[in-house]
Amino acid sequence: ILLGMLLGIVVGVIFNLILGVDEVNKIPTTPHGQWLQTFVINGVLDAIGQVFVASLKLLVVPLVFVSLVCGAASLGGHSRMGALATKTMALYLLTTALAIALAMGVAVIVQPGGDVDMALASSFEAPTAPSVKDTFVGIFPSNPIQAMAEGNMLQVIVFSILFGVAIARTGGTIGANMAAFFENLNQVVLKMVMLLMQLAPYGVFCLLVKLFASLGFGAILDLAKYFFTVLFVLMLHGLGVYGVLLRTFSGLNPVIFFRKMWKVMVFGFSTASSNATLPITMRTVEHDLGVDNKVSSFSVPLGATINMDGTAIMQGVATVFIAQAYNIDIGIAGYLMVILTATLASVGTAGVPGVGLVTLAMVLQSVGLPVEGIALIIGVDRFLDMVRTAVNITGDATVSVIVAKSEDMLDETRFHNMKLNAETD
Ligand code: DAS
Repeated sequence: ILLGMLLGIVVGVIFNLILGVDEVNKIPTTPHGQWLQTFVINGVLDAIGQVFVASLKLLVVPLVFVSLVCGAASLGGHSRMGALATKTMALYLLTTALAIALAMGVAVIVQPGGDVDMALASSFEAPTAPSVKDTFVGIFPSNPIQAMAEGNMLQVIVFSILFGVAIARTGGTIGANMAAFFENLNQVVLKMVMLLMQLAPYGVFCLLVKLFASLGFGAILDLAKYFFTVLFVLMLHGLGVYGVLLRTFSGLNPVIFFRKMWKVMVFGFSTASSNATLPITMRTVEHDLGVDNKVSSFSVPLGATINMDGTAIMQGVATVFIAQAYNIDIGIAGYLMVILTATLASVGTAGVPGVGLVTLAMVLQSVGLPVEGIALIIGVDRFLDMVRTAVNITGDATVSVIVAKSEDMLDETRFHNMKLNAETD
């Protein structure tokens, strides 16, 4: 993907020079430039790029539905741990909403997309954001199939949670069979994500050639602003916010926490997958940090599925960046809608590489922003995905420690023992 990105930028900039684009009305002035624009850039490359973006949107509904049914079914089954589950869910949602609010606050100040001027397809008109009452009523599906067909993700999320809890409450063999069925289905859908991510290098290449052929070298600078804004907020949240939450809510020393968690963060960074890191996260949280298995056995897997603060941060900055790039003002209602959908979207995002981009399509759709804006940021997303995954799993571990401490299920001697190492013991 990185190769696809670099090649895409280089070829795109070269095409931009060949095209000899007329600065005023942005059309090629030379005959070979017109040929290049018509048959290559707007032809083959555009087609492949569109197929790739479509494949991201294709996955949104199945991924969110199946992943959430599994998450809700496993949580619902622990109904005897009601207080624990409620506290864990509340903290997960709180940290994610905090993350995205932080991200959008910084993005509105930094204005990363301020000087990108993307021409909108003339057919596009930004729909007016619905009123709060309509939004609330609109969350509850009257027809789940229609909600899925229309990609109405808030309704899909509500239906999925309802369905998952119903499976847990059915219990017995039916409940067990259905839960197992959806666990299997989840594996298949995650495999689909992996398969389609193999398209990514070609998709990224084509999207970036088209992008940089039209935008030229200047776009790299604007992309850099987006890139470093996301990176800054990820660091702020991943180290600052989690450190403060640990100190405030559990009175524990954040330095010890991070010194024990850094290897898990490196694994999360290198795999860009919370799911792949899950076994290491679980073992470190229990073995090194002293969290009782009764807590970690569902808080960590649940976190890997529903707690994606890093992803929400990228989605917050990306939404503001795309709105600015297309000069669309989504208004306060729009920003609140983004916080709601991105928080819920990160709930429905399973922890595999690139899914944050898949649900970003949903967040953009929810506030009427052009989904093709993803092409602007997709090239640098892989690296950001690696960093945000490290933040995602750190959030899971932070909440697990805080919940365990509050339920007196944390072995503090173990937490303070610096000699413990999950990999060697
Ligand atoms: N890579 C995902 C994860 O594993 C997050 C994302 O794609 O945003 O957490």
